[in-house]
Amino acid sequence: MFATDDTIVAVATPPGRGGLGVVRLSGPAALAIVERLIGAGPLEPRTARLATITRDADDGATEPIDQVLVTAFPAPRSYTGDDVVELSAHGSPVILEGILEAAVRGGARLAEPGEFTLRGFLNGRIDLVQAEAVADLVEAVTPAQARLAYDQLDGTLSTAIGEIAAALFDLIARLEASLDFPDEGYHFIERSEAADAIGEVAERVGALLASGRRGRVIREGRQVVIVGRPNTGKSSIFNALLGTGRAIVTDLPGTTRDLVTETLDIDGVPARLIDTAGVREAGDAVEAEGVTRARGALSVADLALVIFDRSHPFERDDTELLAETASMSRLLIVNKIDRPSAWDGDPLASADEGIEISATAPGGVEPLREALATRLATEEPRRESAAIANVRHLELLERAAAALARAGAAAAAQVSEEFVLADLQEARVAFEEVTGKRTTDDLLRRIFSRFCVGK
Ligand SMILES: Nc1nc2c(ncn2[C@@H]2O[C@H](COP(=O)(O)OP(=O)(O)OP(=O)(O)O)[C@@H](O)[C@H]2O)c(=O)[nH]1
Ligand SMILES: [Mg+2]
Repeated sequence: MFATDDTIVAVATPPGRGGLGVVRLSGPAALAIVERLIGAGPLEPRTARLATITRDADDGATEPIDQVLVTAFPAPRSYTGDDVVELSAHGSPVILEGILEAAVRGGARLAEPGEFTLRGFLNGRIDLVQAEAVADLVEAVTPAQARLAYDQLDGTLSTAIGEIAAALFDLIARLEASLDFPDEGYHFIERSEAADAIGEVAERVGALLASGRRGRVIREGRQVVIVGRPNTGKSSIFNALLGTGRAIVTDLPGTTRDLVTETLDIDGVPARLIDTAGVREAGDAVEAEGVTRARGALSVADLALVIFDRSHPFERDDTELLAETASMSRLLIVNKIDRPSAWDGDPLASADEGIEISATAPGGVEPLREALATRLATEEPRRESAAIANVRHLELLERAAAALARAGAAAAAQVSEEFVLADLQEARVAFEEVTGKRTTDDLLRRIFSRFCVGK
């Protein structure tokens, strides 16, 4: 999978029509292939050049495909570290297909998802953390997500990890030297000094981990789960907040059976909005599973939107949901206020105030959107505070933190330095896995399969 000696080609812009479509080639033959397609060369490095791209017609003549802007990025100063050529054509799928085909005929191979970035990593242009940031940047839905991914791509996290790894490396070297000259005992580093140094490294890892919890919220958004009795309008509210018809809405209770999840940008704060099956004593097995999943989503939610239908009498299931969500962060939503009320008094009187909305009236969910924005904004992590957001990084740093804690304890307890060293080495391996100094093909495959083709 990781051959890097051939030339790859892919459309780098999204599928569909647009003003421009970009085709990218990378590899030893990239320049030669493009020079042949445009019948001109040599291409000047990093300078845009207008050219007509042609293909060989069936009768042996050549015919034009499109007028394109060609830019060559010779190795090693390119995205992949190999020779790269970018062709900006008109954004028509037919034209882009034609260029791809001509390039493949000229000797290029269609790129796998993420293969350009993978080559950048394998050629040492970027580390693994930065490669992962490329995917995050492309997928970002909110400005905060994009900013976090940008910082990661820019090397903020790589630098922080590099500094900690260097301190650890130094410590390991001094301990090993002490081991090599046993007669002199801790000649290169005193025991107490070693314990202190380990503590210092552990503290820095701890700070990164703490910022990671905030980072995850930025990256993945808070889980906002919509719950309520069947037919209260959960899916209607979900759709209205998203501005799409994503979830099925009918007047039959029990319409939604599975979890429906979408990412939503609420004033720049991402939220993962989850629509669920109506909670009740379920009729059939499918609905029962739906209710189980709804309860599962609720149990891990950061915020619950509990929906009540005011055009329908308050029921026992409503009361139970009120009690069930009492200890959570929640917003109580009174829906269908465009209809006559079927409530006796105010069944929510003993709880927080209900937000009155109508999911089907134009602009009817705005009070909810505002309440949601206020609630999420008060908990919004400060932008500059997060350096780390990726679950893979967090897990590795947690492993490093645990190993450092053991090493610190061992050093303080005057245990033989071999044991201290073994734990320190484990922490070091974890660091090297974060930045990709140490990787396996499996890991790379998993990371790069997330990418789109052309990245
Ligand atoms: N008049 C009025 N009807 C609404 C409102 N909100 C939803 N409805 C209607 O109520 C019915 C049920 O809406 P859904 O959004 O499917 O309700 P749900 O809570 O997702 O239902 P389940 O998935 O079955 O649990 C539909 O016919 C909607 O058009 C509202 O604010 N006013
Ligand atoms: Mg529904």
